[in-house]
Amino acid sequence: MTQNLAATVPSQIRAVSGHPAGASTPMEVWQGLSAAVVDAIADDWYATEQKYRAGRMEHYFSAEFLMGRALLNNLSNLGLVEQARQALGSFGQNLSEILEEEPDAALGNGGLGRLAACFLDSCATLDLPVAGYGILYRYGLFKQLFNDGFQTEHPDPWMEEGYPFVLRREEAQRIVRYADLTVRAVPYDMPITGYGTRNVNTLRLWKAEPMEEFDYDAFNSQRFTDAIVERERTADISRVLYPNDTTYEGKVLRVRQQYFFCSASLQEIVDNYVAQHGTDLTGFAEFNSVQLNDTHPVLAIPELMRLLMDEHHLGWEEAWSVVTATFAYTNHTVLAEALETWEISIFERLFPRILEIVREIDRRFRTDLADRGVDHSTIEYIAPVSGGKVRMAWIACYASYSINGVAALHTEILKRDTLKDWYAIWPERFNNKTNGVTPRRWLRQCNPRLSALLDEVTGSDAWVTDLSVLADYVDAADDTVLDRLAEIKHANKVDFAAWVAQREGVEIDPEAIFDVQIKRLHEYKRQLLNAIYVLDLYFRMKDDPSLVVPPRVFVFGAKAAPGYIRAKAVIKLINAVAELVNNDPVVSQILKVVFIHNYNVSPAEHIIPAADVSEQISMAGKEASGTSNMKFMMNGALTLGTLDGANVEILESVGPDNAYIFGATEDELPALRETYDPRAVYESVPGLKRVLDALTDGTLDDNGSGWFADLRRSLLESSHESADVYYVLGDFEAYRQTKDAMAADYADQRAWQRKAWVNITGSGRFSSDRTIRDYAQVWQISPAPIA
Ligand code: GL7
Repeated sequence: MTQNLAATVPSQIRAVSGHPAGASTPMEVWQGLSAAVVDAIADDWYATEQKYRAGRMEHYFSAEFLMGRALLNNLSNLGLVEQARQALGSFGQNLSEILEEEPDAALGNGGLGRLAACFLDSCATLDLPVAGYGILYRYGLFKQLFNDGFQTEHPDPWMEEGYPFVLRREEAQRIVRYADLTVRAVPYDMPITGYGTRNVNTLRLWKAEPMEEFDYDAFNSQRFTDAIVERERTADISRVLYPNDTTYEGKVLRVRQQYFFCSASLQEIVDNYVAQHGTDLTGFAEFNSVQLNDTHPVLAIPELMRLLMDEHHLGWEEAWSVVTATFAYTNHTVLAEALETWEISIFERLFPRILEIVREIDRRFRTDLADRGVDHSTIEYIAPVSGGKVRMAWIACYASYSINGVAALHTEILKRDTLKDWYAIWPERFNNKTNGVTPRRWLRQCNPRLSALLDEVTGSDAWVTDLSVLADYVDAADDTVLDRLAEIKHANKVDFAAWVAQREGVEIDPEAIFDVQIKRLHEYKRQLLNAIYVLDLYFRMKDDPSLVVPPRVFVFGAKAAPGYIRAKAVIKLINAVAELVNNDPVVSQILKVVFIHNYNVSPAEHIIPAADVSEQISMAGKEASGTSNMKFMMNGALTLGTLDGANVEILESVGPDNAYIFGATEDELPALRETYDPRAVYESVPGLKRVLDALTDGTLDDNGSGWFADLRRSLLESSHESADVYYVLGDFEAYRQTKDAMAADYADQRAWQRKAWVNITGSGRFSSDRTIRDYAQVWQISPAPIA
């Protein structure tokens, strides 16, 4: 594969714009360069498809793929960055500026969707025969703006201007039938390149289209609206990503979406099996396995039963033994509200046959468990159908050959609590797969300065595909390396400060400590705890002007689910605190607060390389894993965190001297809670009263919404059990102490950079390559390189 972008780029741009390359708009240049990349990989992509098709494949089903931008990722994987720079330079365009033209493919909410994207990158890099399947949402996650500090949501039409990295495969369309609607599922394939390999994997995203564009008769009789009703109902299915993180509403459409991509994907997989191996489907699971990314694709289980029985004539037992050898289920959260359940009536309305199959699964499950001597109330609790609801997690647990959590602690909690009845019956199904992130995007691409240093220190770029090699260099950091590390971080902070000034209109000082919390806004993640700290620090400085405080920039980025009022109140609060702090003539010399609006994958790529402190402060037991914690660590930020999710394993990897851990642990919390009185904490911990009172005494303005009073009440209301559910006040003192101490430590730059180095070199096990190698054992697949 010898590529010559100098030759192909100008002609691709001309084809897109109809103008000479030098006279094309930056967007057209982005389009043309992207098309040239697709051109460069087309042969290898085809060869990879052919190769995988014939062997055993893993199919990764996910309602979300938070891909972010594709162009730089592909150029960098293919080793074409310099060629692209020169090709554009020849007609006066600058690659870095062109890259900023690209919209983010934000087809996911947060960690769960981004994890799927990192996994695809690792699978391609490892030459593993894995394909992703999801939905081509016309609108990705909403765009967030602030209006008076309040979040407002706006549509994100990410591919409206054309998107060369998805290719419509008209010939591979399938029909998906609901009781009240029949639609065409048209696949759009996204090429997934790997680093330093020729294999190109595929993410297949389905788009819903009407059987007929419009009703010609209605149109002819001038009933124009009637003519397009069916078209719009169909388009609804792949119109928009549900914006809720961990909880879901809008049920009928949501279920329709889930069935849509499961059915289309399985039809294709079954058809391919028939083409390769003939019409006897009993051997299906020898060649195919399906990973269910959370409960969102669990309808694939009854749908495969349906396909095997109704279309390929297997009996129930035969079909069930195929199905139970096919599926594996990943649980991503212990929050009870995220274990999806659907009213039976939804199934009746959308697909009676699927309901019939689900009921039969339920009937046999009850018999099966009764035969095993399981008591009636347990059976009732974990039955696939009960209380008028279909329980997707229970169907997944019953039908899957593997069930995993996403960090060691999370998997233990699943076994002990969330899925304990399942663990009691089928312990051998349970395993842990600690999450990981791709070092290509999250180190090599987003932090070129640090990457160059790692190349130098290790003598090659082998770390890019085997991050664990860095561990050999943990002691290799002499003073020169540590000074270089400090310079690199500083340079990244200078770049970030310029980006913030331009994007948010706030001036920040690169000499200050950059303390960052970026993730979805959720009470359990406790952005409120961070905000309370900032406000308390502000008051401490006002009280005592001689107090020595290390300069700090507190950076936030977070979207709140549109219906989650309390989360939106926290956003408004942080913006109000920012206003107070940034406009204080004295305090603003030392502290700044920045809320990055519309936080997404590409902003993260600017933020993370510039961070000194990584805030991972969820209430212990609630964050299944977290993945930004890993990205920060890789880029040399130090973790300030609770013993939650993968923080536990990060601590294990770097040792207690190289992370800042505080707060109640998961096993301590139940006992603490019994006597917990947030009001007493509010009265007794110095500073807390002043901060919480500032929410309602006029210091901070919530524009008459009453939201700040509600936040205060949520922490203090001790009349019922709902007071401070996430133990914000309980952990405050420990948090403040640790965070103060951490900031003081920053002054010794050598010591700080040494800790950063230990984090970087200790991040090997948090590469998604390691995670995927672990999954590959479960999936029983091995590399299938085309060259
Ligand atoms: C999540 C978890 O909350 C998060 O801790 C985890 O890292 C991620 C990937 O496994 O999955 N679960 C979940 O429902 N969402 C997550 O981000 C939305």
